[in-house]
Amino acid sequence: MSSHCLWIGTFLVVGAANVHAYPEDYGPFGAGEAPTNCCVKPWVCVRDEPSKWMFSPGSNSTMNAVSIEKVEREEENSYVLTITNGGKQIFRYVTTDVGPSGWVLQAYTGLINNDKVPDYVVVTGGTGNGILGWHQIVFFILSTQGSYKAVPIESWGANPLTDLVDINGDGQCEFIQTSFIEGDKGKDGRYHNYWVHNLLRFEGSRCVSANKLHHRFPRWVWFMFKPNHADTDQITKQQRLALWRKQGWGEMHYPQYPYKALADDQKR
Ligand SMILES: [Ca+2]
Repeated sequence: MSSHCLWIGTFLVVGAANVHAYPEDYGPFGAGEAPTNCCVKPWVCVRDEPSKWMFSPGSNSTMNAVSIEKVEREEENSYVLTITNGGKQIFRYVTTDVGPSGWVLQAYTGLINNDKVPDYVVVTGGTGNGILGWHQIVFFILSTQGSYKAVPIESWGANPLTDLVDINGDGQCEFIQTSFIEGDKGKDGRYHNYWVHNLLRFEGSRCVSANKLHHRFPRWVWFMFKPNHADTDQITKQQRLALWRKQGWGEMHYPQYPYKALADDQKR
């Protein structure tokens, strides 16, 4: 938690009821089964103002930093994200997509794509009450061809320390991405909701499916108000495919998410 901005404490207190209503233990792995070889290290929040945040490797230096600043506009706020390396700005990115409150939760660095140049991760979101408090946007800022490119991807309950792992021990990082899908009628005749976990990886700034690297992916976990990690048998593979195609709103917002390519995986 040391990497989080101070105001997050307020968020967590408010969110405590949500934690109770929406226990987060729906991961693809049960206790003791999850891979532990994490690919990223958290940075410390060194500046925390209503419209400015800064993260760095330690509290005493800002020579290396990820900064986010809110720019107020008449119509819509935008956020300017900059990365400083050795005192020099190496990346600047403008987005409106940090949620209505602009909650910047965490920043991390590590080797995420398939080169040896450090990449960055910024997690924002928690854009609503109840289950929407789990909705987050993960900004991957990936080294590519001597520069960086930002790749925003939606994920629910994102935690880079457990979601960015080298799952098969080949030295490259994978990302466990979580979607929330409202199901249709299950074999018990009732309607259920599912947490859907897909495994992704990055080639340069391209996000691709890595589901074939591990037998647990993709995994549809029934949201049943108690911890659950099982792949559901409530719905058929054909239902999964149809539900996957139906929930495609994210395609518009997150064009770099391989939404269409993942459709075939849901039949596995
Ligand atoms: Ca890299």
